[in-house]
Amino acid sequence: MKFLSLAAGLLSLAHLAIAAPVGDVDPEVAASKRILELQAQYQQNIFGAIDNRTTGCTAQNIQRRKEWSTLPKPDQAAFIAAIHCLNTLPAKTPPTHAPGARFLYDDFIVTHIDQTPFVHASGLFLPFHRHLVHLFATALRTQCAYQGPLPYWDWTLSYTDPRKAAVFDGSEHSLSGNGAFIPGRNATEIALPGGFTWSIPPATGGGCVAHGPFAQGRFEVRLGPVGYEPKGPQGGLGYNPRCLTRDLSPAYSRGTSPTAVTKLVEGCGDLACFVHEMDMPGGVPGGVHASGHWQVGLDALDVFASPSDPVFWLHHAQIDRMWTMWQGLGLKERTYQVTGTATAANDPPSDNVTLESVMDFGILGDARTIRQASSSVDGEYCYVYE
Ligand SMILES: [Cu+2]
Repeated sequence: MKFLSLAAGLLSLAHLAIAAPVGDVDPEVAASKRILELQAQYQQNIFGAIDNRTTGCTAQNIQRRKEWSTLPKPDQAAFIAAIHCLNTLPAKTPPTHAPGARFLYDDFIVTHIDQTPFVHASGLFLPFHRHLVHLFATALRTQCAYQGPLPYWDWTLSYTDPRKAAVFDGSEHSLSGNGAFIPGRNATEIALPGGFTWSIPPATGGGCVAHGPFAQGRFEVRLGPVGYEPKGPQGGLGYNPRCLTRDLSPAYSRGTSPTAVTKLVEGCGDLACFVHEMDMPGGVPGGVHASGHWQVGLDALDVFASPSDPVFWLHHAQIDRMWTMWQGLGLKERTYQVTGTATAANDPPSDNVTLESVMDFGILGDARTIRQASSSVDGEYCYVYE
């Protein structure tokens, strides 16, 4: 007995000795590992919920959304081609509403501009953007024959410097790289929901995107700006053709670190906490949503017209991945939670949202309730993040 307990004591000492260096492990490395564990748990729960289904969303027909760097090269090329395709098909938006909308891609920006006062910093933020990304994915498939998985941009992989992200490597298999560096620029004052302005200092670029599929001469931005000066004509809905601009920022990318994600996904027990942590951690604008936009810069800074930069769709798929993972870690209690009101920063004041609150998608399609946009596998959606 004595020997055994001594041996057990030695064993636990040995265990301590092995465990000790854990305290020295970079918390970001540990958090990256933890995110993969949480994702595996979420996937297990989702498949547990749909495994015995024979109709609707099943384990056989579920769509798998993939990180850009794990998308096969032919799918990357096809995804890029499909975005160019949306920029050649005619817009459905009437010119009386948005004279600058020329192509189908612009219809998505118009809806986003029109709905911005309701769907940011509000209870509609997550469900609205989930459905908007779904509508975009559907258009890529049905209008432009894209067959591959919808990609997301996992910004935790390049949180030390977004210039290292595969999605921005500037190659033909990227969404283009940085904007050309313009020295001596002023900060960009951006309008945030609720009447705030926020100053974004210049970073590593600032000019036209110079390389890759969305470089100057190969891609055109037409609508906006709305959220910063100089604003585009007719409230940003007029015709304002120009290049896509970026200003990749290794300062703001710190806001999308692995520890920021574990704090959000693992640290929040209810949706109110989750949304607060995502948008206004500590009561200050920031969080992974804003940090994703701010580390890309310029066109992506515009709260209204940011879908002008194609990376918007990959960023918002990643934001949706955060929500989907959080929901999937407690499917029963979390899927149909709501929080907040139906106006940005509750300005002007509006009632709290309910599952029956309605979201408007303009020319893109029929309205949806929050309930309809709440589950990634129970209603019209059927996808899992991997
Ligand atoms: Cu948005």
